[in-house]
Amino acid sequence: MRRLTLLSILLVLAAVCVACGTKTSEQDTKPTATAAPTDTPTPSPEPATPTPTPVHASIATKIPSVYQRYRVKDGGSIEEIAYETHDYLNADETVYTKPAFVYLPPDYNPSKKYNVLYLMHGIGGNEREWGMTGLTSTVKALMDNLIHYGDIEPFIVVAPNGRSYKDYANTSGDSTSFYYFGAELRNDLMPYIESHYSVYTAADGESARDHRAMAGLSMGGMQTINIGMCECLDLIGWFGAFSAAPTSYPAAKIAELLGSEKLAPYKVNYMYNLCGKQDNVAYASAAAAAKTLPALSDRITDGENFMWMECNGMHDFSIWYLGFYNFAQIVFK
Ligand code: FER
Repeated sequence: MRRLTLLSILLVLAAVCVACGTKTSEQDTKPTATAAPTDTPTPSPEPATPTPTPVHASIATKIPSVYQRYRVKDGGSIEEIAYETHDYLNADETVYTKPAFVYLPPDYNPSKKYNVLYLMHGIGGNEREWGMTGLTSTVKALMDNLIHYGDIEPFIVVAPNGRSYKDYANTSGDSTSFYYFGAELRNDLMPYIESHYSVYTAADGESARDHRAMAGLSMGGMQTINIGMCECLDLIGWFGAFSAAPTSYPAAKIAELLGSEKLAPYKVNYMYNLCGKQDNVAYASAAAAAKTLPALSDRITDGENFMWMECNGMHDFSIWYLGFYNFAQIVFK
């Protein structure tokens, strides 16, 4: 009996030791936003001195798990801002403030100048939809890792609220305000970012557009195409449209606008498109906006400044984070 008790104590002690020794560090925790059930963890003790892992990102159909891990020690930071704007939908000049989130890369240094990506949400979302709000952000994990492994130069990401009207906080409100975001971006958000962070501005001349990008999911993909590319090409050079929504301009209209006198002087540095093949909300519109664009516009050349990508997936974040991961590797290069 006593031997049995001793054995039990020893077993319990052994179990506790094993549990402590194999406890996953916070850095190895996968973000929950992608929500894949985690595999059974295999115990692998941390090396005494961290050796640089020889990994390289590539344009992929799946995000390697190493790029999804949170980086605690050498990660960037996220801050919430509030900027002054107007109700552009109702042409109401009254000033009000709107929130947005800003990702700053690790070792953000105000004496350097950074590129900026404006990252837009979908129809039911707001400035929080990309989850870029704190330490457990997948966008932050992807950025931190792409920077850590030397795949990209650090850049700033801004996640605003894409509804340009007073009732912006109502996520089930009027979606017409999404189409008015261009004025807010040009007149209010960009000037705010440019006066509060170390980024390229109009003072840098026309090349400032080479340092600005826009990307978005669904309605935000529509905004990237209709507003970023077809209205603000003088300000922005790089575009990423993920599952672009049904009101995205069709390729013929985009080609016509790119050929117009207003937009002709400005190069599309790159347009990256991704959509899930099983996306029954946006496949038709995303494909109609992008797939024939290289054939219709002499300003868009597949493989040079354009990519259409489709892969298995639906209208959800498994596609949108993949889109972000791929676009982050293309933009500003
Ligand atoms: C529509 C269906 C879906 C539409 C927009 C959406 C404006 C947007 C979906 C999303 O942002 O996820 O008919 O028209």
